[in-house]
Amino acid sequence: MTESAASHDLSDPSTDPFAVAEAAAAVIRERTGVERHDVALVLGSGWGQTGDLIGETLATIENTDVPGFGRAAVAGHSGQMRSVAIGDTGRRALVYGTRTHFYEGRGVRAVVHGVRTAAAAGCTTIVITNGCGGVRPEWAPGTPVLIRDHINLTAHSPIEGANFVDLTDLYSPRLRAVAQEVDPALEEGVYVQFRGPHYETPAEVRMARTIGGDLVGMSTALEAIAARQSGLEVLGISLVTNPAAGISETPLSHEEVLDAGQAAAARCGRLLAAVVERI
Ligand code: 8IG
Repeated sequence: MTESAASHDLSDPSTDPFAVAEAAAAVIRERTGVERHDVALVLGSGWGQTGDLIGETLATIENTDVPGFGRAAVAGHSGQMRSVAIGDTGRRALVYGTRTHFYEGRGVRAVVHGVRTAAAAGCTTIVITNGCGGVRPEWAPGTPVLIRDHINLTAHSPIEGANFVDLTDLYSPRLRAVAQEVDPALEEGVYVQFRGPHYETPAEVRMARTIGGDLVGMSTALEAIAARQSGLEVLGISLVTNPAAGISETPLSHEEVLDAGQAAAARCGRLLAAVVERI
């Protein structure tokens, strides 16, 4: 392995993950021809097509061409990032079509690399989306929900060393208010990140509800923590794609997740586009 390749290996403990993020941001600058991006978006399950409504795609980059990024591991996710014009504001969005999940086993550094790269690329805001299970029976599949707070049940942190990062108001009250201006019917909930990749048992879903959770998923919390460490303002939006286990009679399927995403695409796309324009 060459010296520069070794230094980009996030699984090597001697690698500085922030240096890899800087290297990734340099490739993004070179490929997009712009010095900085303003807002980053992570498109989770069900959010795949919403990026198109934000504005014109001005550059598409394969994740595999950018230091520290891996291949897409989930059907329905795309292994690319895009530079998108935000309407006609003159600002740019860095749109990630996929994410690395903790359950892939590539380590927490890989999970939050996109977040750190967004900060290195100049972004000051990140919109983190996901598809998730709903704990509240009244939230039917296809309901977008603002994340008000999270409970991290992964037993891991993206922060290394004795850095005691404050997570109060992690999910920006300002940005939640902007989203609710755009869509006054939007409700808020607490997102519980499990490790996955299996879905919860009904007993685990009851536990999530008892400890204050409204949404269950396998992403977002670790990314949001890293975003706070990097100084990014965070907006989190979940799309309830299925009732969590035990909440409805039928077993969970990934098909159901993709279908709910299709059905909700228009509402979610309009919401994201309008919010990003107002950020
Ligand atoms: I999409 O019901 C999606 N992702 N943990 N539970 C968890 N993750 C999910 C679920 C769910 N639905």
